[in-house]
Amino acid sequence: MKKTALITGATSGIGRATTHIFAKHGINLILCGRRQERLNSVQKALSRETDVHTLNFDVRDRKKTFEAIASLPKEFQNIDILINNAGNAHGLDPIQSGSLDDWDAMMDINVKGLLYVSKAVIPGMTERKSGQIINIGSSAGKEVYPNGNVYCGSKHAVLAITEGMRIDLNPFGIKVGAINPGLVETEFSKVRFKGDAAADNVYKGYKALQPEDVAEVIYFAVSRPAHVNIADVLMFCTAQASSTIVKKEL
Ligand code: NDP
Ligand code: 8X3
Repeated sequence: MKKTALITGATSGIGRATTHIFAKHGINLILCGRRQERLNSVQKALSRETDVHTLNFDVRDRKKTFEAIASLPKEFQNIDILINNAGNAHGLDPIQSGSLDDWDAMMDINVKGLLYVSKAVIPGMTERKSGQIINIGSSAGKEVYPNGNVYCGSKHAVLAITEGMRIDLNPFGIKVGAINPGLVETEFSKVRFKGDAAADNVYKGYKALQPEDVAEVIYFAVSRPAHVNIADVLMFCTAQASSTIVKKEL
């Protein structure tokens, strides 16, 4: 039987690449994001391959998140796979000069948003005693780098929450894991640097991971046999050795 996946942050980067590989393998899709025109264009691109439904909501808005997920038509209500991917960094500043708005955004989206979506989806999984949740963490959730303070904190929280989910959902046979990439060339840096020219240099001088590289690992995790759970993956591009060591071509 065809599975159904709900993917947050499906309008760009890693999330959008994941929608394509899932569609290719016939997984029904619930695409989530705030940019309706992007949701429409991804839906249009995929609807020849699989059944697609879109949900437009901001994961920071607890009420809208629950309303959106409760509004799913019957044929999309049984969510087998949840990909908690929506998130971003906002700013790259030392702790003494960081912006409160940036801190709120990162904690509200990367941590609380992930929790709201999970809270809305998990009851169906526990009731059916099946399901799989993949949280997109980061190498920043394993290693703090200069000026990364709150973003790294939000991704460390994602890892801790992932471990907690895995323990608590284990009696229900629900798989939980985290996939933690290093530098991936997406709109991530445009958001982090708020459109500033600094964003243009982040992926210059080396070959960063591409969103499709991460999507392939996500698909690998969801296509394992029932008894196999990919619990934690750290992946870097070859040029990256750690959060701070990236070999750039001179
Ligand atoms: P993008 O900026 O390309 O995509 C971010 C996605 O998140 C968009 O689809 C955006 O959709 C969605 N999103 C952002 N804020 C909200 C919100 N408030 N409510 C709902 N959706 C939201 O970045 P990436 O693809 O790189 O990022 C995806 C995930 O991967 C993030 O969790 C990020 O932290 C993580 N990551 C990224 C790395 C990188 O180097 N790029 C490395 C490691 C992890 P919309 O704007 O339409 O709402
Ligand atoms: C995104 C990768 O190194 O910018 O999580 O934190 S990094």
